Amino acid sequence: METQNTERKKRIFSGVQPSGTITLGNYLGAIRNWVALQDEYDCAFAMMDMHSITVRQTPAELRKRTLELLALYIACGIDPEKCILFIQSQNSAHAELSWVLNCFTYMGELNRMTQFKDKSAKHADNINAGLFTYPVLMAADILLYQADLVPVGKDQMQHIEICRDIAQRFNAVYGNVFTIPEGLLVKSGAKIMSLQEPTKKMSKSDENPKAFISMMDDFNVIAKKIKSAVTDSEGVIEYRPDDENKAGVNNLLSIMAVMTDSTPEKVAALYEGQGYGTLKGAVAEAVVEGIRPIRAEYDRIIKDKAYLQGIYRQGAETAHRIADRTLKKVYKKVGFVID
Ligand code: AQP
Repeated sequence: METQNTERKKRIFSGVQPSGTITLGNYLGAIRNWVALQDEYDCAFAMMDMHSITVRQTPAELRKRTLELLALYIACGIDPEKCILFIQSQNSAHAELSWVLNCFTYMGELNRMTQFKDKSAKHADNINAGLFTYPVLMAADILLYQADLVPVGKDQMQHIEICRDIAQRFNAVYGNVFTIPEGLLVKSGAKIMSLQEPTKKMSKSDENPKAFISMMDDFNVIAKKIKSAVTDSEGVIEYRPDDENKAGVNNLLSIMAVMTDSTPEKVAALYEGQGYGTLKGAVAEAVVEGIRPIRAEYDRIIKDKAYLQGIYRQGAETAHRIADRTLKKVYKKVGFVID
């Protein structure tokens, strides 16, 4: 049942794109943190398949990965009894609000988005309008649910800012239609870096599979990837977040810190004077042991297609009901005939 307005719990919205197998970055920067929030907040978490098609996808794979992502959310500890879990494309309100918000967003603002610049450089043969207006769809995702907080990794903070700007602009014209959301950044793990180019973030669509750890990788593959992570020639275990030359070591220390509920500084102190090989071995073990129970749970859940279908269908129904209320209000405000 939804809570009453007087004592409404704050609402959280977030999601991950099923654009590849989920990485350790997605897990540590996003999903893992949602688990801790689900008791305190009204949470809605989506599989963001509409965002995924800004980059070419194989249809059958996208469908499969969307369900795998749902199973992974649950395996990571997201409770479908407490949270709304749904597939973005199953709620047409996202596309509808996105269109309206497009008319309240400036080209100049979108031009400044780092993700657009990065992705258009990476996919130079397919710089489509969807890639450009991605932040507008993301704003619609958030604003439809009147979300107060949006837990994201550091890379998405710029999109939260533009979402706030669009909402404030709309509210300034039409009154208090949208809740102005705030980004919620985790203290550690907010930006896990590529294992091969540690000045770049770890990304599930990286062409080099050695650069990322997939939550679905075999455990020995995970260990191998960590052991071949790029470091530096200095051979000193120290956490120096502002030193680009230490980016590889900083990343390993950060990963170890999140996996062991510590801080990178404390981990560095623990391994001081030891070789990179020792540190890598310890990180590999911590990551594998952290992922092991999730994988066991995932393997069990993914087999139960009826269970998963029940969850996303129920989720779509609830998501639709909440989002429709916002959409109707918006349509009325901008002058559409709604009855
Ligand atoms: N490397 C990362 N470290 C910490 N958090 C991260 N996130 C992504 N990468 C890291 C967070 O995961 C959530 C879901 O991200 P997404 O799938 O919507 O898109 P993304 O940010 O573009 O992630 P990827 O892995 O880089 O996907 P592709 O390769 O498809 O573009 C977000 O909260 C994000 O901050």
